[in-house]
Amino acid sequence: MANNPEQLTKSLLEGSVPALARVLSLIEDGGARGQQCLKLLYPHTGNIRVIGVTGSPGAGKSTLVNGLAEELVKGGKRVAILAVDPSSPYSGGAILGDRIRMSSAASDSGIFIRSMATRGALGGLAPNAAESIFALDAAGFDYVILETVGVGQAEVEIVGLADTVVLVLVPGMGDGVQALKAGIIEIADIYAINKSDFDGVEKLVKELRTVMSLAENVEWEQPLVKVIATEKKGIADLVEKIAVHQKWSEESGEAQKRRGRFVGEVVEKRLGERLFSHAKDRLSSDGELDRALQQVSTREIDPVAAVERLMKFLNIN
Ligand SMILES: Nc1nc2c(ncn2[C@@H]2O[C@H](COP(=O)(O)OP(=O)(O)O)[C@@H](O)[C@H]2O)c(=O)[nH]1
Ligand SMILES: [Mg+2]
Repeated sequence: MANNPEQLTKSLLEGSVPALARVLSLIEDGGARGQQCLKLLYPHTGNIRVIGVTGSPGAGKSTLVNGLAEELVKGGKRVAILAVDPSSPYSGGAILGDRIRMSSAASDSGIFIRSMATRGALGGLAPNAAESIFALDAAGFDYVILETVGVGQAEVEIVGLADTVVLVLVPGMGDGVQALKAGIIEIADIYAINKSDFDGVEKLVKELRTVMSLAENVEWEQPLVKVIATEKKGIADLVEKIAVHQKWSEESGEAQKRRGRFVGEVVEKRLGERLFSHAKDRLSSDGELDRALQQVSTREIDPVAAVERLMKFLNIN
């Protein structure tokens, strides 16, 4: 396949799945060609809706996402799945392992699946996930379902980019309390109580109601949806609640606010990276950085003074 951004993005816009996969790789790499793709694709974006699905490992996110995607496809929507989770069973359009078999469903229904590894690079993850969504948007998907593990700041940041966040909780696991501690409960728009075939559903419901009653300035009251992902029970209800949330979000201005945050995330993170590497280059080529580090090592100056001096050198105060 041709590898230059012009041809790749043209093929992507014409509906080529291999071109989309290639563009996503370039975007994930974070290099100049990925940036060029983004530039060319951006005018074709603005329609996709992002559904974030998060929760503890093993909560049943992948199973639920699978069901959710199928339900949306039944409703005539084009759906992509973006799993930001190295342990995710999805790979290259199919699901690996014996837990979930989705490859046939994927190819029949045209659900596009992509896994992204979690990377630790400076701001390296969220902007790439966000930029990937622009590519999916340009490719004409109506929805992207973003699966992230609900632990760690990066994951919370990513799922915070979603138009609607579904928090998957499991009864009998102390999930309610854990989610509260992790701060993830604050970003949930909908609670999906998965594995409702387990004991403890009502206890979890009670916990969640207590948490919700403590919240201040509630504009949107998070619905609780009981699901059994493995049996595809409650999925239609969940899809309906997502639609209700998105309607509310559009009408209340929340949707616009989130889209603003989304582009802010992309632009600010990239800007931050560029500024940092530019500054570091300048400080390095003058030997200024080494000098400062050396002096901090030998205790001639302290780290705070070093930063201040380097900032002054760059003329940024
Ligand atoms: N009993 C029961 N098991 C489920 C349900 N949903 C998922 N599971 C199982 O839970 C395990 C973890 O599911 P998975 O979707 O990989 O969870 P993830 O780590 O959150 O993505 C798998 O063995 C699933 O079959 C459910 O509603 N009921
Ligand atoms: Mg998973």
